[in-house]
Amino acid sequence: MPSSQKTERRRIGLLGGSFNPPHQGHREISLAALERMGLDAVWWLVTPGNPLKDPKIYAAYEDRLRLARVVANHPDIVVSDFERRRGLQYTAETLDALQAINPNAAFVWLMGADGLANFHRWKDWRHIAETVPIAVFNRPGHSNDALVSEAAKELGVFRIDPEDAMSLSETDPPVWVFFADTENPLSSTAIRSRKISHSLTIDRPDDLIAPCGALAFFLDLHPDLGDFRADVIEGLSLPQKTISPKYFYDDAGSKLFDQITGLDEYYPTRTEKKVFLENAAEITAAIGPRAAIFEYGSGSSEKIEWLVNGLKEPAAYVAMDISRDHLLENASAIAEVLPIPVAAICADFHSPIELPKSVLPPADHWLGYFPGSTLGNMTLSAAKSFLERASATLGPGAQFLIGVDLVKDKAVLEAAYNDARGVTAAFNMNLLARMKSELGAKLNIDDFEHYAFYNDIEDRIEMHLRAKRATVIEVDGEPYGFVPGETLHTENSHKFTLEKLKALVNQTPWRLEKSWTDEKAWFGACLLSNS
Ligand code: SAH
Ligand code: AVI
Repeated sequence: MPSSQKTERRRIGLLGGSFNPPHQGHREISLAALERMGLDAVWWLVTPGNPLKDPKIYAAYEDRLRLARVVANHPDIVVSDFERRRGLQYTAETLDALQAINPNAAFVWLMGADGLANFHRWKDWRHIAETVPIAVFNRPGHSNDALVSEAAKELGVFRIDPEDAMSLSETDPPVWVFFADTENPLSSTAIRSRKISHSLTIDRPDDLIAPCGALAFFLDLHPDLGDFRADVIEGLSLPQKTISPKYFYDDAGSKLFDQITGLDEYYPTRTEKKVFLENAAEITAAIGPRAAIFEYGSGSSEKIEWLVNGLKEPAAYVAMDISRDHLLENASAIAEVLPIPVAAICADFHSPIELPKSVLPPADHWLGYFPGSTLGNMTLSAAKSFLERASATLGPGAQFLIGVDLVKDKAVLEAAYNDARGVTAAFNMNLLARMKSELGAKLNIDDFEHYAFYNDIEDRIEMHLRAKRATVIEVDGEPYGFVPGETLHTENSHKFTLEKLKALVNQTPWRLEKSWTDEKAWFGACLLSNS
């Protein structure tokens, strides 16, 4: 997949209402919207109370929310409590807030014909029509009053043909469409009096960007399974079979990595902590006041407290990682402890990331934080692109604190990746287990073994999965053969010199401000700035 492709805006339909109760009509409008406008998702915005209706008739909010999830029953329909969380009552305000925090979404407002019939009574309805495209779905008994309503008449010239609806989400408002053929006999009003039995078993994440427990927000950019499958197939087709180390990190892989950090042989974690702690005063002084921190590959967020505690008036901490559950668990835990707002973003740092700065407290500048020498897991050219993207993400005046593992005695290096307890081997082999369980790949795990060595031409540890005998990995019915001794290259872990790092940094918008090491010069902490 070429990563240089322009990222398309996600097309999101918004269906607002009291969902009192949610019913098949909501679902059918949503399915029609997904299909006819090529939307990526529909969000149901469950409003706490509609000011036009009597508050006494509402079921408890939590019940409406849960029932909506059951009725939605579709992976692309997301039930959101955004309006309650934000204390928003009016659609016009909700749209402004959603657009501000999701600048890369193309929103379409969805409504039934009954909604259009009353639209001119909505607060700031013209602002709504000027803010987002609108799609109206016919409901029984309403098409006439809808189409002759005040709003329909005033917006008449902006109506497009349903045949052109595929482009609606990308058309500048005001613009709207009326789907005449989407009728459904049920409406909330008609079934409100019926008793509904609900078995509340379905649970799924709320929306792309949502406050979550102790987190100020959780933003899920869905680094997804499609990529894993495509990357495995592409990697197995290369002469040297290869797969990106980012696929080590499912929940099991993240837990194995945590165990690695505590191994006697794995010196990087404790050495880096020592460098940070021994130089904390100097490092934090060089960063200055009111910085907001964005940590790449935050894992267990184990290396953040010294930084937050040492910085003057830190503004916020945003943890990002590809390993969703692990990130949520650990960022939530650290949010309970840190005295500043904490947020989390699940994303792939090989793709561009835009920080939703508008939902965080203002900061004087952003500090990227990339400990653990995870930069060393990239090739030099990938590291260069990463640093360029990070400069764009963090913005002008940013700094970047990076931990890098330094070149040292080969025996020390090789021991760190061949620990006696076999945890690193299990971490490496977990990739095969993931291929089996997530991709349905057919392979025999026992046919492979962990293989790690120091390549002193490239200054890197290489990790491979080596075939013990002739064997085959089958993905999507396609066989990829291994001769005995052939390997699947799973990771590089480059070891730096400070000169080499400086040379790399100098090819990017960053400059090396200062660096610190331990007394054996095993690990380096480098502070970069992009201004
Ligand atoms: N920063 C922690 C963890 C390092 S392990 C430390 O210093 O100990 C590397 C971390 O990067 C893991 O948590 C892994 O899930 C994450 N990671 C690896 N590849 C990634 C990618 N492409 N995008 C985002 N996170 C990634
Ligand atoms: C995350 N990364 C820097 C680790 C490393 O040392 O390259 C991953 C790892 N691989 C094997 N052991 C640890």
